[in-house]
Amino acid sequence: MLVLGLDSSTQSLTAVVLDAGSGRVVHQRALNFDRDLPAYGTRSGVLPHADPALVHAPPLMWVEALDRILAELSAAVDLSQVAAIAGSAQQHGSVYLRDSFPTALAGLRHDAPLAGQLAEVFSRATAPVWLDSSTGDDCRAIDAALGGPAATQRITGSAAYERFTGPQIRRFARLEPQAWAATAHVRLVSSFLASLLAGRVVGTDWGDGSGMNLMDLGTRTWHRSALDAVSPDLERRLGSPMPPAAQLGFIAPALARRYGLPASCRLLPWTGDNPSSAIGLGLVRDGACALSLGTSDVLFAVSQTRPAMPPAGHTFLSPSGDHMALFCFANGSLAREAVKDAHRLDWDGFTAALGRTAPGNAGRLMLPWFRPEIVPKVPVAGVRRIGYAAGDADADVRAVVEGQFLSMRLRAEAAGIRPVELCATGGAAQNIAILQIAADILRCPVRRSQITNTAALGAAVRAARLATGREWGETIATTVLPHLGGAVEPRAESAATYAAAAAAYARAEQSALTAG
Ligand code: XUL
Repeated sequence: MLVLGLDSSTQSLTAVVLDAGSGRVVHQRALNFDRDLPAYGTRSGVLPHADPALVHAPPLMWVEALDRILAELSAAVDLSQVAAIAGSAQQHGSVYLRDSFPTALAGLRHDAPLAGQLAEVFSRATAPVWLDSSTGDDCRAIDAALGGPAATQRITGSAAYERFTGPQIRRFARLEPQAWAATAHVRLVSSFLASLLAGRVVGTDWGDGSGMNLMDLGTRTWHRSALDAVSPDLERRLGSPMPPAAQLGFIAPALARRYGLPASCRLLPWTGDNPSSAIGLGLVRDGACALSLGTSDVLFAVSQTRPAMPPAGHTFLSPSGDHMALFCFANGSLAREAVKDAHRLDWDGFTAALGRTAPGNAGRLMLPWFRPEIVPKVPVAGVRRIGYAAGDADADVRAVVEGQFLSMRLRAEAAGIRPVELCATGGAAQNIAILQIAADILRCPVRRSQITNTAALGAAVRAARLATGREWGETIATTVLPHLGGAVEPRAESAATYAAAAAAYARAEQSALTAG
């Protein structure tokens, strides 16, 4: 019996097929949006725009990617054995749909590409994604309506953040009232893609719903004042939040036929990529922590009770029903890539440069704000280099990586998160030199999964749990633990250097933020 996990991230769509009983990975594949779907004109998965605050992607591209990967999978794997499918997607992004969407889904034909059949369902051709930072005014309005940022955080799990869906919807409704009036449904990237598989419009799971500034984290229902602060008549456009284990029924018959899936293939709600990674890394224990080094760098910790978070942090919900304390840094892989490209290096050259410099970088520091940063809030991009010049490639390479983890260390300390061990995922987690710096700065062993995309794995694990009826513990033991590699240990000799570097970084950050 097989299960399928899908993850639609910023830059790619990944599929992982597992044997549900043994946990063996039967097949993995990924489509890169820029490379494999060039007609949509994306760069790093998003549409280039003169204003760096406006970051959108074409939702039709995600439809075509899903259609393509399922067709490719059906040629590579016997999909008639797939008992269940779950998925995840980049968090916060929103898709705006006309009232024709349900009819178009119900009428999907098996013998034609999905993109052509769904091209007319969008009331907004592009979807704002998590890198968008254009909604400052809307954040202030939502915070004001709920009693200030601390009240918004207490109610929804986060103060109003630019990329969160509530502020994004508010901006659209305000600036494009006609298109808003033509919008009958708003879905997250996750619930949009889940709707395609189900052949009907499905609701949003609690995990991804906690990234909207609209859901009451305690009751897991929409919060009336938050809805009203965004737009009157929003609720009917959202559908209801649903538990991550809710069963969505079976795959749409036309899609079963199109890809050779069985009509009995069951579906789970899709969730956010970070909650899904929590499962793909096996984090169902209180206090377990992870580091995701993808387009964004994310530090998160799972807890049974609600964590006390500082203002810059978020509390989301994980598919296991736990809470997730989370910090998201926008300058993740795009910042590392910017340094790599500026010095005309490949990744081997980048790693070699790390080898030529010592922990602490002889006091040279970088505030790595290549694009507007989320934590700390930096509205306008601007890299700061302290103690060296941009032309020094070796110093620059170490400074970007150390700067990222020093910033993370400061937030972890502020939230009282002191990891005993970190599970790492994402592209950069494949680089041992980067993991060594993470272990040294964050002061704990770092283990990584041999499955690069643990969000897709987490989706497959959820599907395996549904298909086998096993409990979390047994499911994780069979499907996750076998993929975790050995740990990179922190080195005692760099502890004092990094304590000093963390203090220096905090001072540099403070002075940059004060200077504006
Ligand atoms: C989390 C966040 C990012 C995206 C990336 O709050 O915005 O990590 O989920 O896909």
